[in-house]
Amino acid sequence: MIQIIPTQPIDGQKPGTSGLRKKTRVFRQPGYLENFVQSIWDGIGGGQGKVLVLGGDGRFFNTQAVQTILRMAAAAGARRVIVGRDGLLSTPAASHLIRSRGADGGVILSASHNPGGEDGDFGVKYNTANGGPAPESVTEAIYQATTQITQYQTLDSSDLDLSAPGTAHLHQTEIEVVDPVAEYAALMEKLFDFGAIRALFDSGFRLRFDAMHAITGPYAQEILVNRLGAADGSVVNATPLPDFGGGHPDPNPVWAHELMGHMMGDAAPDFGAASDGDGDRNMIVGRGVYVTPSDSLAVIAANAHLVPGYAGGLKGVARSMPTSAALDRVAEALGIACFATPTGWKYFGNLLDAGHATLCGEESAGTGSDHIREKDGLWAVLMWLNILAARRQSVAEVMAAHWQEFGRNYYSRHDYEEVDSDAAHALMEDLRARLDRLEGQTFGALRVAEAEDFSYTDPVDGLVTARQGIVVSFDGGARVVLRLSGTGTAGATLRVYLERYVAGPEGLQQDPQTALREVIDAAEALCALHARLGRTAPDVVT
Ligand code: VG1
Ligand code: CO
Repeated sequence: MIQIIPTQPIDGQKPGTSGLRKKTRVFRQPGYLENFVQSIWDGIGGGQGKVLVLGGDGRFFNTQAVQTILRMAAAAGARRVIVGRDGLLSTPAASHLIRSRGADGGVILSASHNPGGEDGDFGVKYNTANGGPAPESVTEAIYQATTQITQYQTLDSSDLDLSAPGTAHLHQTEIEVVDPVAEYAALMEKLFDFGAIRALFDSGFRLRFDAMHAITGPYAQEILVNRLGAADGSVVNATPLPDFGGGHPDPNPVWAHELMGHMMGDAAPDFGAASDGDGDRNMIVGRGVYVTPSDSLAVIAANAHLVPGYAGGLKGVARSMPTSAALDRVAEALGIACFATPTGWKYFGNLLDAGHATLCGEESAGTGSDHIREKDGLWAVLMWLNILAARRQSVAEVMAAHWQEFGRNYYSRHDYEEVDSDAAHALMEDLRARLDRLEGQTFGALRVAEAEDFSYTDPVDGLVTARQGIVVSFDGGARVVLRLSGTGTAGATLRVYLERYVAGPEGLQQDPQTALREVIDAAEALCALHARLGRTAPDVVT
């Protein structure tokens, strides 16, 4: 029986960099999730006749939210909903399912790298028929719907059993429960040389994959251990938990410090990797060497031809603007285009759909290709394993050779988390107001060559996205980028991206924080970060 429930707009339901993220407690308020889901249906022209994919990263409230959304999809007249068993799907697996089933779209429940649990964060994102995050035109339509909503529709029905694959009906909607891993694993088998990777493990190569108690555990266990022969126990923290074991499922050296400890220790395995809450990001670590995400992207691009799925070459590559220019150097050598987009995967969709780019990546440890329309953590790990198997070199050797060939873009991101929102916004606005006058001024040891507020014109649809981060470039090519995060749920997070190029052959093995000293000092001199934010040091250094 369809129920029509009167409701009112709720403030602040505006999707950010990647969907709507709020405290779990906020999402659990009566009508909060329902309002947003109804607004998704309203924003996409109604749910009638649609085929949708549904799943989440298993965080607290996932189970309940999936049942709520199933009822609402049925009440909206959806033709079919394909849902992961127990309501689970990694973001990349959901993107693949949308594409492989020709679905109209999908709802993914995740706040990605944000902590989970009753006191943590929850999130909802909508992906379109290409499998990618909804573009701005769609998120804006959804947001507008949240401001005008007067009612939502649901069913008066009990929860469905989602514990085993099979098909059921809810009202007139077919609900298909699928194994969350199977189709994704099959796609990976098509792209990579599983024989070569298996031979690598057979030769004694050791791996440690830290799933951080998030969704990638079951995927990594099936692909790396069951199908590729990595030793039992190679995948750690493999069971998804509603609160991620109290951790912060963000694959960087700070939050994945346990893995970093193993990789920098005497008994380190050959290769380490971690992934985030919803499985779309990755961290790559070799024995004794951390690979920055920007470098990882460049290495993957330079070696993609060694991987069967990319043996035909790359059409082009793309990176988010704050990501280092290491990728640009590879693109230049390959004679292909390199695009710079605003932060967030939604901006890569058009480039991938139009065949302008094959590989994309972000400095935040998201890497992916045109195999789906999301970043893909496990895919990046498999790229690395396939490349290592083909080159028969260690991670450290691959990195040294890469820097010798292309030079090194020293890179680091300093995050000031949960700072006072007004102070952070004022800092950005004051800097914006000074942009025209910065050229020629000196900060610390560096002189400003150029300063701009990044604006992007999509080469496919011509849409312009402005105010995407302040870029201050210095003489000699170093630069600092400042932008405010769009995924946080408390206060503001200021991200300061630092970069400096060293051509080599000398000076390629410095500690990044040392190599970047002048840039770090220039950033502080430029906007008095510490005084204005009331902090003495960043919370996270990647
Ligand atoms: C962060 C990252 C961005 C990434 C986004 C979503 O956004 O910087 O590169 O695309 O998270 O990733 P922000 O606005 O906080 O800087 V995920 O893995 O949270 O879906
Ligand atoms: Co994520």
